[in-house]
Amino acid sequence: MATYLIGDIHGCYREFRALLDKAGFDPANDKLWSVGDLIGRGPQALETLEFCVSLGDSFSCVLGNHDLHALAGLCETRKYNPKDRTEDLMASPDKDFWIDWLRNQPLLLSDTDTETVVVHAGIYPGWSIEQAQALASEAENVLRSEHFLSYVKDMYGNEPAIWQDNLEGVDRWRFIINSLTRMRYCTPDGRLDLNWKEPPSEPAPDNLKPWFELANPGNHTVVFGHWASLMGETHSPQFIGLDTGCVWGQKLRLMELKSRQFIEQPAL
Ligand SMILES: [Mn+2]
Repeated sequence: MATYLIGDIHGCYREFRALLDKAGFDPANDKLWSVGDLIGRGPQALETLEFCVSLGDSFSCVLGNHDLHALAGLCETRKYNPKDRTEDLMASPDKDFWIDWLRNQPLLLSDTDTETVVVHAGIYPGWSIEQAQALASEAENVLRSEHFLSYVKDMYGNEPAIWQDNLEGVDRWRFIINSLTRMRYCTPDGRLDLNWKEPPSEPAPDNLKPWFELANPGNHTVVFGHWASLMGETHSPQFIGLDTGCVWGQKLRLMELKSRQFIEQPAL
């Protein structure tokens, strides 16, 4: 039995299936964990989601920002953006099923044996892994609750930019969502900057650092997606980036959890 972690699929269904075949993935024996952004920007949103659901308990994922865009689109709290290329999902007769499926996915996955934590964007530098786990489950409980729609309505916004333990309500929830699903850069004093999106090779303004240069994961390894322009380069074995830009014509990356070996499929 192997556990495979896969980078941002973004509806690149053909590459997704080709990569699983290349790895010899067997849903009867193996597990597949996704770092999120299953859909959005790529061509086959509905096929990708349907295949993930067909894998049953062998499949797990964390929510990415594009998965949350789809949830907000299905809930009609966000105007459809044709760039998302999720029109097949938006037009699906099973909208309610997909709303419930999306809002029941976690924001963080952990494997205790290998001390690995999986999130879409990153772990906020002001949090320990234990705190991130607790806050992720708090935000997951909001999405799973009957009040989810009022939160999804207020999901968008870059404030608050700094975490405080006494944040409440939608501000608290939005900060947790923003850091787990949208973060790239922070300042050393803990301010999230959600506007600067260049790779670390570009000189960043305002003393911004990639979150993983500031984070405090203890003994844990953090596996994440979201930041395609990194092409997986973090300069630290403790932070493993799996988004290698398949939807932008690069490649889709898979990692076997225990051996940390990569298997890749170029964009077709
Ligand atoms: Mn992505």
